[in-house]
Amino acid sequence: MAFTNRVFSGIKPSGDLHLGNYLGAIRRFVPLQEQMACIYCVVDMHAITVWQDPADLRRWTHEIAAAYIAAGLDPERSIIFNQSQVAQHAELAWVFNCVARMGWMARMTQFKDKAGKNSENVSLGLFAYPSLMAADILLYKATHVPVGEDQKQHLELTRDIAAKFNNDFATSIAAGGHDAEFFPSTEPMIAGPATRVMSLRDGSKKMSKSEISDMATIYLMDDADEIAKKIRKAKTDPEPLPSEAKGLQGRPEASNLVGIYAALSDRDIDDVLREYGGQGFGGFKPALAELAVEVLAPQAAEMRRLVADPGQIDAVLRNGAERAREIAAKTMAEVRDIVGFVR
Ligand code: AQP
Repeated sequence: MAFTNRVFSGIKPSGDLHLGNYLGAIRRFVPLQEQMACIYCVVDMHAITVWQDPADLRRWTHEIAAAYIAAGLDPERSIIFNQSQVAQHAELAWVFNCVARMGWMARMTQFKDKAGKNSENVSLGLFAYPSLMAADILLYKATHVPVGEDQKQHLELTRDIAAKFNNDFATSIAAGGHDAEFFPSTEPMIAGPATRVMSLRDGSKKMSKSEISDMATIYLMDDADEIAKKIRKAKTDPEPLPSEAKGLQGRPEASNLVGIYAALSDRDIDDVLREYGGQGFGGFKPALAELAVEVLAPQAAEMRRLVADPGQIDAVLRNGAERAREIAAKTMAEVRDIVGFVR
């Protein structure tokens, strides 16, 4: 069956939003509103897989909702809400915990990275994270998920969970009069020049909310001086920029800065290098800083204005949750029947 095209994506309120979240996710959410129905979530239940101070969790939830709106998401058109307001996310995640296999979860590189040598002591929720993520997406039968490169493996797992559910319950799905493909095989949307923004201090590490060094990360609420300073001090190599993308191979820091420039200016990397190829970073970094400030500063100002009125953001989230619940309740009622729960 052809599923109606629908986008779902989310960000977890586990720290201050950064340029990677913006270029890998938020900026790419906005034009999709013109193409299909979109659901954008603040995934607060994912955030608590690692302990969060409750006051911070609330503040970051407001900040993400503010960033969505400041970037151009329209809460009338797109559904914007926080995950914990729609109980069906947890309910479907439980069903998926019983469909997914331990071995699948244990292979997730993000779990291995986050747990490190401490895997006996991390929360059970962190291990089961991809199962909740599959529930987030499939509750809305979303067909498209715009995310950064780091989420690719989790999306493959979402497809595996959908396929196994469709297969395990095939007879019941048919008996209920549903199409055999009850849950869709969701398409990841990972494209463009900055799907993996790297740390400004180490081109081999992803820019991340949990990074300790402030100088490694451009935060969406940074002011113009901070942005310029971080770019000026970003690690680079002594070579001039190449004139074609293939010349960036083996130069992770240069590749990262050019990728950021390309994404912020909606150009491709070769096009940027046609302009800056042959120049050193002494010329390129000020141009990048100017561009970053031009794009980010107005959004930071709008975010500050919005978070100053949390009541207004709460109203947006409540309204979004109501609309999300309508879709979620329908899917969950079907799932309960398919699984055999008496209701
Ligand atoms: N460095 C990045 N480059 C491109 N995209 C990125 N994303 C995150 N970091 C980068 C994308 O942002 C969206 C939201 O991510 P998330 O908050 O759900 O989780 P994350 O990927 O684990 O983000 P962080 O910043 O690294 O958080 P912590 O440190 O708390 O784990 C996703 O689409 C993600 O791909």
